[in-house]
Amino acid sequence: MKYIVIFGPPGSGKGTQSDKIIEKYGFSHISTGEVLRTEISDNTPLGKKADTFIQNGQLVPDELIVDILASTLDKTKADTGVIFDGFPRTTPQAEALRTMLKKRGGDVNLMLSLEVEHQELISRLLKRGESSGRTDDNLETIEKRIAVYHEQTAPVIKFYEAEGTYCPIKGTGTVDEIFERIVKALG
Ligand code: B4P
Repeated sequence: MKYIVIFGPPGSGKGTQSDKIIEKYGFSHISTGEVLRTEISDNTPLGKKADTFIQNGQLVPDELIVDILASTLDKTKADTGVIFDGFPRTTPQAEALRTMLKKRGGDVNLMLSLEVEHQELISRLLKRGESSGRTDDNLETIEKRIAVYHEQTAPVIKFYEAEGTYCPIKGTGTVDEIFERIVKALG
């Protein structure tokens, strides 16, 4: 069983590349962003709490998201592997994931870190905002999300560097070019 983390700033293509990985390798997919958006559209108590953070470009607090991740992982059927998309986003989340996987006799095998420069992130997300209907895809919130990434999420790289599983991937070019780099990294 392989456990893969796909990591990167907002708009770096985590969701886009996850779809391609799933298609080729048959991995199960856990996207915390998608889980939260479903909770919000179902108007659950958790969704109501999460909505305020997401609309403000902030991360949902660790204690909420770690519980969601744990119950999602319990419900996920996995034969060959699991891809974690958008989780972990803080060092405490990375520690919690290590503990969860240890209980299953596993660990993160590879952390694919998509590298994309600031201006490209903004233009991708503004473009997505034209059709996504997402309340966090507007310039003010996008800038905030990128700043939060640098403050709270980028330190996760150090965690996986220390674990020996950090793998930077150039995240610009066509979707297929980036995917080829990922396939090479996955061996
Ligand atoms: P997410 O849903 O994870 O979303 P994301 O970071 O915005 O996007 P992603 O990197 O997946 O980009 P995509 O492939 O769509 O998070 C949303 C929010 O939920 C967070 O801000 C946070 O508040 C909350 N949240 C989620 N997880 C959390 C956690 N663990 N802890 C706390 N809070 C959490 O690509 C973006 C666009 O670029 C798309 O339109 C795509 O078509 C385009 N694109 C992709 N690849 C391209 C390429 N090569 N060239 C040109 N365009 C490309």
